[in-house]
Amino acid sequence: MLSHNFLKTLAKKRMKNIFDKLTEKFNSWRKETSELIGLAGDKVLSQVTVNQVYSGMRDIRSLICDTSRVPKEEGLIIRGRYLKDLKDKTPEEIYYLLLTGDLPTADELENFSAEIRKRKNVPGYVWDILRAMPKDSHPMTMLDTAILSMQRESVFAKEYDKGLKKEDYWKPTLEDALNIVARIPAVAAAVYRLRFDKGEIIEPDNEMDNAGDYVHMLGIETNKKEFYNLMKLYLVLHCDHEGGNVSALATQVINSALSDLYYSLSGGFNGLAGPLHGLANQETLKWVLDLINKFKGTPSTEQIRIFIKETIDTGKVISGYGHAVLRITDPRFDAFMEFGKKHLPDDPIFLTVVRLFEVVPEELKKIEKIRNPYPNVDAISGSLLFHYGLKEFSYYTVLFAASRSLGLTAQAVINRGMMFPLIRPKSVTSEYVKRLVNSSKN
Ligand code: AMX
Repeated sequence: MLSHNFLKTLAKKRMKNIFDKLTEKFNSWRKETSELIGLAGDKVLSQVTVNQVYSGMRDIRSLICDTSRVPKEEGLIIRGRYLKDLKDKTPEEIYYLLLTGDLPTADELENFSAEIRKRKNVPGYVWDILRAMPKDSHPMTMLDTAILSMQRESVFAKEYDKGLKKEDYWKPTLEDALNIVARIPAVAAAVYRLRFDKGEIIEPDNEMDNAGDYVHMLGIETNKKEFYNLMKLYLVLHCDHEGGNVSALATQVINSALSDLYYSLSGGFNGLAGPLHGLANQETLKWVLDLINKFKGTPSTEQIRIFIKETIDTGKVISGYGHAVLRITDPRFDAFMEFGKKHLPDDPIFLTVVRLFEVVPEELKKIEKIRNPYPNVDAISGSLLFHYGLKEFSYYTVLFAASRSLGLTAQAVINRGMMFPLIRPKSVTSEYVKRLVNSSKN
């Protein structure tokens, strides 16, 4: 009689790995898409007004992104699933979901996690490069430089050079994606330790999952179990936000030129490093600490109002509030709020964030041009990280990037698998718009 273990091993061997799974998926998605284009190719998704062309292309429907969507009244929905149903998952489960559209079975997850675990080793030259960077480099500059420096590892670049069929582009792209996602926690943790003089880099532990290993490699003395749960939640909540945000769009535009993922992801991360995008979490905490310092403790409602006015009067935005798409409180903010209320209800910085939530929307509503006065994810995440000892807020965008690497690389693999072409929209000159105005006058 065959042993239980032998049968299990046999089943695992037969079990589809991520490459087999995506081969099947792409076969069916490509067929479905070509049928869709046949049926709806000439249907209009959006009309483009002059106003939109001068307003950052807001709301122009001109991209396909199946990993997630962000309805303005609901917030992030990953592959058709709401965050409330995903917030207890691990980053590995979410990555599998982003890539394939399915949550993994227990066996698929074990196989996929092992696939990531075996790719954790970061080439030694990356540490030399990070050590050689100026001491005051921004942590995001260090992360981007580290990713870009690994471009020579790209499997896609090598295979493309040898000659590769278009339908197979996604396979070495997936190799790159898995390598990058596996290595990012080690690189990001090293950026933290080197940039903030925390001692030697801590080696990855091949037995740990990505969130656990990240916590381990940061090496912060804290309540490790709660910090692990926060890290898991953080990596899940920031993983993707449809296709039109700055980092996603930048990554996919670069990817469409068949630049490999090291080039395209570092390009996207450069966009994430902007204060209107991922840097907002650093800016928010800095603003909250300035507020607490100014009023020597948890500020009153009136003091918050004064501080908001002062900030706006200097020409700055209130970081963590507003959104290009959302018109509600970000559900990612709600998920962090739930975590904060459960684990750190008396933390003074968290309490200030809670009070801000009661005051800022009311104040921003008074400014007519602001379309969304409600908080986004960046209004709260920093206060939780601060509580667990991650106090260097210029580092926060690196964590955001570590999470967003899941969505950005998944989108890139899918775009390659779907054989989407070079992204190349058309620009017009101001002269062109003037002529349009003149012709409508006649
Ligand atoms: N504080 C002050 N002014 C704000 C504001 C805020 N929180 N949100 C919007 N405004 C201003 C805009 O700067 C713009 O002013 P302008 O016409 O003089 O340039 C006007 O209100 C209209 O903006 P909008 O249509 O409501 O938003 P948008 O799509 O142009 O910009 C965003 C969206 C996020 C850049 C903006 O709300 C903002 O700057 N928020 C603060 C920064 C932030 O939290 N960014 C993180 C976003 C989420 C993320 O990517 N992580």
